Amino acid sequence: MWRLSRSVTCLPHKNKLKVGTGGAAAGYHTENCFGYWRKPRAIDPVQKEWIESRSRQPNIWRLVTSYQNNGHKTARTDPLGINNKWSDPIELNPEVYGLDNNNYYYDTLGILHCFEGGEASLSDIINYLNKTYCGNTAIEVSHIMDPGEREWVLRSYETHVNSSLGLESHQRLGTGMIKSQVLDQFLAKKFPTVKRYGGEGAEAMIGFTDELFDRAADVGVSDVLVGMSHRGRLNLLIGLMEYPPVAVFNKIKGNSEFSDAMTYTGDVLSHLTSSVDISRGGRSLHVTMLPNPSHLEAVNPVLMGKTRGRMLSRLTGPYQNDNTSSDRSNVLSFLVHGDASFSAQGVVMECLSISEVPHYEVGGTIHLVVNNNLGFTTPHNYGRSSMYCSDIGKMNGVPIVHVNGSYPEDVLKVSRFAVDYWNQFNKDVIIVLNCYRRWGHNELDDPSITQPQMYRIINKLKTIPDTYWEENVESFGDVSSLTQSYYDELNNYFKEVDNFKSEESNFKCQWKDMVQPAASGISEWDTGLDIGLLKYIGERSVAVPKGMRVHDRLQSSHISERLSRLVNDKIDWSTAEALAIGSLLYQGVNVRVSGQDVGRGTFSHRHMMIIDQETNGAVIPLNSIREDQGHFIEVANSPLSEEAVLGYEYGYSIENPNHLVIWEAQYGDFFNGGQIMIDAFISSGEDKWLYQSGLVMCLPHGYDGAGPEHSSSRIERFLQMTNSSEEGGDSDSVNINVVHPTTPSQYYHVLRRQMVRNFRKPLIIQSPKTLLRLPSAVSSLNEMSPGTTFKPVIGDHTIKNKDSVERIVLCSGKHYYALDSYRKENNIENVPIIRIELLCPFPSGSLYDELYKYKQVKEFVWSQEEPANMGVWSFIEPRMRKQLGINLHRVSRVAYGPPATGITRIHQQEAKKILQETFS
Ligand SMILES: Cc1ncc(C[n+]2csc(CCOP(=O)(O)OP(=O)(O)O)c2C)c(N)n1
Ligand SMILES: [Mg+2]
Repeated sequence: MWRLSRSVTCLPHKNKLKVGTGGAAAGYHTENCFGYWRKPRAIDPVQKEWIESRSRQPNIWRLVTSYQNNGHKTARTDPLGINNKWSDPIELNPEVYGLDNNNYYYDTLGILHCFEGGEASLSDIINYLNKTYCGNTAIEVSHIMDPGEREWVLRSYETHVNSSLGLESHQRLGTGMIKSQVLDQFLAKKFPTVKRYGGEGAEAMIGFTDELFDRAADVGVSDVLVGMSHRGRLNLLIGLMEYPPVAVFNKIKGNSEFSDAMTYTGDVLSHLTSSVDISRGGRSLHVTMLPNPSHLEAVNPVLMGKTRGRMLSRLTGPYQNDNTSSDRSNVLSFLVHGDASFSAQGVVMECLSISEVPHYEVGGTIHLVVNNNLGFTTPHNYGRSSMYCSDIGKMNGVPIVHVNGSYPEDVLKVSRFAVDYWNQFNKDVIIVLNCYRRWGHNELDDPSITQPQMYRIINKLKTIPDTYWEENVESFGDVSSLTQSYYDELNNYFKEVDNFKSEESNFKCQWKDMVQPAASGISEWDTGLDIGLLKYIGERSVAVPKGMRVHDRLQSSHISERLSRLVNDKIDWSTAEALAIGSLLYQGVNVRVSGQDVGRGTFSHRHMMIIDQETNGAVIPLNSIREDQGHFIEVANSPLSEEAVLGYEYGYSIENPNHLVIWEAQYGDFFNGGQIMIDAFISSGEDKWLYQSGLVMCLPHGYDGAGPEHSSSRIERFLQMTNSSEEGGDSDSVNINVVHPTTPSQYYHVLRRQMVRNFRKPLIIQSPKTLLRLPSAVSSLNEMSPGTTFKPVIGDHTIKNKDSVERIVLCSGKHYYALDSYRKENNIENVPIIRIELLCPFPSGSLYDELYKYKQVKEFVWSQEEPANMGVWSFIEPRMRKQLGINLHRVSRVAYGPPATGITRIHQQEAKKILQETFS
C-alpha cells in the first residue's frame, strides 16, 4: 500500500532530518511493487445466445466474419482511388459460403451488431457489411488474440460507423476545417517562401483531434499529451491548442519564441510547442504538445515517459494513492505520425514493445497515422515492405482502423471509437487517416517532378473543407462570412507582430522553484547527512519482511555484508547508491531506476529488488524505510531496448523536477542505440525548448579485458557534445554534466546533488565495473556526513614532501587504482596522482588549487587506459594548455578503430605498458 505525497517541495541544501520509526513490510509479489499497474481488462463475455445463433446459421456467420477480417482489402479508404490492392477478394463472395438466395432471411442476433434482435435478408446483410467494413472506413481485427476483446471492438466499431453525428458536430467539423484552410492560405500569401508543412489534404485531422479532446474530456481525462511531427502541426497548435497566431508570425519573421532576456538557441517553426488548459463540455483539459526534433518518431518514447511521469504528478493510473490501481489513468497520450516514418523508423517498434510492459505502460496511446502515401518523394511501395503503413501495430494485437480522409464525418466517428477503445482497454489503438498532400513535401517543392500521375489527380480535387461545407451549405450557411472573418482575425494578429513580445518562460507549475543556473562559477552543494540517519537508511535498505526466503548467497554476500560494512565503516558502491537514493526518498523525492536488469544489477551488486525464493515475489526494501513513507522508488527492469527506454526516461524526467530518474546501460557502450535521444533531447533540449532535465545516465566504463564492446562508454563523445569552453569559464549552466567518480562517497554526493540543487541538468556518470568490489574502493560514512560535498578534483594526500615533486600524473576514473598500486609496488613516493572527477563543467579552479600546491613540477602526465583517439585526452589537453598553461604529456593505448582489443594477452601487455610509461 503506497501513500504518495503529491506536493513535494524543493529540498533546502542543508537538511536536518529526524530518523523515523521502523518501516512497513513491502508486499511479496511483483504486483505489489511500487508502480505496478493492475489495469482493467474488462472484456464483455461473448454472450451464450450469440454463440447459439451463430452455430444455428454457420454459413452467414462465416460470411460476416470474413467481411470483418477481409473487408479492409477492398474498402474505399484511399481518397485518390489509386492504392486499393484487391478489387474483388474471393473471401467476400457469398457463394463461397453456399449463400446464393438474396431474399433469404437470417436472424441477426449475435451476428450483426446494428441489427440486433431483428431479421435481415442476405442482400440487406451484404449491403450492411459493404457499408460497414468496405466503405470509407475499414478495420483490421484478425490479429486481436482475445476473442472477447475482438467482439467488443467489432461491436463498438459497427456502432460508431453506423451512428450519425449531431448537427453541432457537423458545424464544428466544418468550421474547424475551413479555418485550417484559411490559415494555410493566409500563411501562403503572407509568407510565400516559408516551409510550413500545412495541413492541406489532411484537414480531417483537425476534426479527429477536436473530437478526441471532446470525448476524452467526456470520459474524465484530465491531461492529453500530444506528440507529432511537422505535417499540420501549426494547424493543430493554432486551431485547437490556443497557440497565438501572432507568436507564429513572430517566429516566421525570424524572431525568438522565447523572451529576449533568455539566451537559448530555440528551434525551428515546425517544432513549436504548447501547454494549455482548454475547456471541453464544461470540463477543463490540460493539453501539452511536446517539442519534436526533426528525427521523425523520436518523440514517441519521450511522450510516453512524460505521460507516465504526469501520472505520478497527478497520482493517477499506477500511482493511485489508495492502491486501487485497477482504474485507468486520467492521462492520455496521443501520437500523430507520418506513414513513411511510422512504417520504417525502428523506435516505433521499440515503443510498441514497451507499451504493455509493467513500469513502462502508459495505459495506451492513441496513434493517428497521417497517410499521404508519400515520404518526401518516396512512394509507399518503396517506403516499406508491408501492405499497410500500420502493420507494425499488429504485433501488439491492437485494433487498426483505416479511414478515408475525404469523408471527415467518418473520421470523427473513428475518433470516437478510438477514445472508447482506449477508455475500455487502456491499450494502444491505431487509426490510419488516408489523405493526400496538396503540395510537395513542403510548399516550395514541386511534387510533379517525381509523382506526376498522382499530382495530376490531386490538382483536380476540390479541397476537402470546401467540399464538406458545400454538402452542408443548407444548414451551415454561406462560407464566405466565416472565411472573411477568420482571415481578418489573422490579419489583425499579423499587424500586431512588430509589437509582439514573447513571454515564454521555463519555470512554471511544478518547475516554479527551479532557476536558471548562474552563468559563472561551479557551485558546491552540501549533500552530506547525519551519520545516524545514513546508518539507519543503510540498514533499512536490506531489511526484508519476516519469513521471506532470501537466496542463501544474497543473505551473506549482500544483506549481511552491507550490515557489516555499515558497522566497519567501509561503504562500497552499491551501499553508497542505496544511501543516496534512500535519503532522497526520505526527504521527499520520488526515484525511478530503469534499464535492463537494474533490480539485481548487471554485475549482481545492487539487489535493490529482492526475490522470494519460494514465491517469486519481489520486495524493494527502500520502499519501507519508514512507516509514514510518502515517496518511493520505482524499479523498472526494462525490455532490451536502449533508444525507446532512454527516450522514455528523458520524457519522465522533464515532467517534474522532484522525480529523480536514473537510466543505466547494461554496458556503457550500449547507450549508442539511444544516440538520437542524446543528440536530439538530452544534450540539447534545454537550449532548444527550455526543458530542464535531471536525468542520470549510468554508463559502466572501464578497461578490464572485456573486449571491444564492453569496455568503453565512449566518454569522448559525451565530452565533445558538451558546450564546455576550451578557453575556460565553464559554469553550472553547461548543457550536461559529465562525471567520472572514483569512490562510493563521490557517487553518493553526485546522485544527491542532482535533486538538492535548485536547477536540473542531465548527468552522465561513467560508472564502474571492477570498482564495485575492489577492496580499496570504499568510503567512510564521514565522507558523507554534514558539510561534505562532491569533489570536482581529488588531490593526493600521500605526498609528504611536495617540493620534491617534479612530475604529476593526472587521470580520471578507475585507472587511478591501477596507477596507485603500481606506484606502491614500485615504491614511488614523489609522484602525486590527481583525479579529475568532474569533467564538465571543467573544474579549472579546483585543478589550479590542487596543482599549484606543487611548486617544482617539471612534467605533467595525462595517463588514460583508453586509446589515444578516445577517452578524456582530446578534451583535457586544450583545456589544460589554454586555461592553466600546462602542456600535458599523454600516456595511453595507441589509436584504435574499436575501443579495445578482444585478445586478453594484448590487453594485459597494453595495461602494463601504460603503467610503466606513466612513471618512467
Ligand atoms: C529520422 C529522419 N530521417 C529523415 C528525415 C527527413 N524527412 C523529413 S520529412 C520526411 C518524410 C516523412 O514522411 P512521412 O512520415 O510520411 O510524413 P509526411 O511528410 O508525408 O507527412 C523525411 C524523409 C527526418 N526528418 N528524420
Ligand atoms: Mg507521408
